[in-house]
Amino acid sequence: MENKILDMDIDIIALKFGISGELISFNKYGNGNINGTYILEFSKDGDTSKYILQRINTEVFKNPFGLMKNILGVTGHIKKYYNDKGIDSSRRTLEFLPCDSGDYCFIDENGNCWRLYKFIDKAYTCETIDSAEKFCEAGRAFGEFQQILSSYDVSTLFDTIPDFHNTAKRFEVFKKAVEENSAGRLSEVKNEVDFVLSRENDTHVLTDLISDGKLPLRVTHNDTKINNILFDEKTNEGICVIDLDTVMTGLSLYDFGDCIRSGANKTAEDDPNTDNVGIDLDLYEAFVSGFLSSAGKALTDTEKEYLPFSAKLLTFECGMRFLTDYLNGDTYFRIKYPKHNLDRCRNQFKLVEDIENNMDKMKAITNKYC
Ligand code: ADP
Ligand code: GN1
Ligand code: MG
Repeated sequence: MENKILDMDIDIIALKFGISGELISFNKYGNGNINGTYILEFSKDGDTSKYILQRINTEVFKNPFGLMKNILGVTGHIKKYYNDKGIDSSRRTLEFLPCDSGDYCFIDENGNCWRLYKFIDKAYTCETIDSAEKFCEAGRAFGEFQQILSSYDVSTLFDTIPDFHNTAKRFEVFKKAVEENSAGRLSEVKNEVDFVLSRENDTHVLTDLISDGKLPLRVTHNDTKINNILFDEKTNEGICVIDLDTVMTGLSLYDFGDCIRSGANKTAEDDPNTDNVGIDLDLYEAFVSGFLSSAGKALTDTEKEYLPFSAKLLTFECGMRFLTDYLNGDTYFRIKYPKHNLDRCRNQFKLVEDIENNMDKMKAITNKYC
């Protein structure tokens, strides 16, 4: 699908959003695994303005109009929060523009679904973390995101991907992929399959706690990968949480665990050299301190108790998803080379092992801040 999108198409699609001025450039942008992202630059009367044009992956997000309704509600809430505090909200959350029909999605003649929002300038994203201060700031910002949305009416949000972090259900999907072996890759991944099967008991720990009413459901982001936060170029403050497609009902543990998975690894999540992989305990501590400084007051004792476990579980879940996709023939995550999903899986499983070996230390660190 992606290769079929011609330069000319981007030009035409951009015009549907009624931006005044001339489109002077557009380029692919960012490292997202799901959507197709472009940066556009317009010029008018000597001034330039930048926008993000995104093709929503409708294989993954089946109801893009419902999804945009979620996002507009959430971004409106965040905007009001900052405005009420007298803080300029323009760089604090995403601002979408309607297309000429008044909708916030434009469907092109090939059925592709597009949205457009303002580019936040003088900010950057990280694929890996280079300092404890920055990761502490990421924790504070993701915690603040959750805290701001604690006053958002959760009943108005629909699940853009049902059971997104239901690890027990994802385990069933994984077993089906093993059984079907549709891409004929099973013999190559025997060790990885055994790795997953031997950890079945972990898969239902959080779902059981939810069923027993021991963990509160909250409005959460659910994809708190470290590259889904913008840092201010000057101050290095975590200014804006982006990639809001999966904002829906969830556990605070999902947001904590997924950011540790992606940011406290000693290397990138797809580094094929697993010797480089491991949990950086200084980064873990920095994130705990930042996250608890903003989200902590609202967290229950059970939530706090399971923070270290969530780091392990979310890493395991992600590795299992990469493996499932590899077994299915790479139909979900964008890959850059044939064994990309397998490298990602092995990387995540090495991180799971390292977290298991450091679990006592992680618990002790967490307790210092609870
Ligand atoms: P995906 O769902 O595919 O991960 P994202 O929404 O995360 O897509 O966007 C991909 C990348 O584009 C981000 O990691 C970030 O680098 C960049 N990006 C997205 N939105 C903005 C924005 N408003 N301002 C600046 N950069 C952005
Ligand atoms: C995807 O879209 P992106 O790159 O932020 C995925 C996450 C995974 C992540 C792993 C909707 O995130 O769940 O953790 O890849 N998002 C979706 O890199 O499936
Ligand atoms: Mg993203």
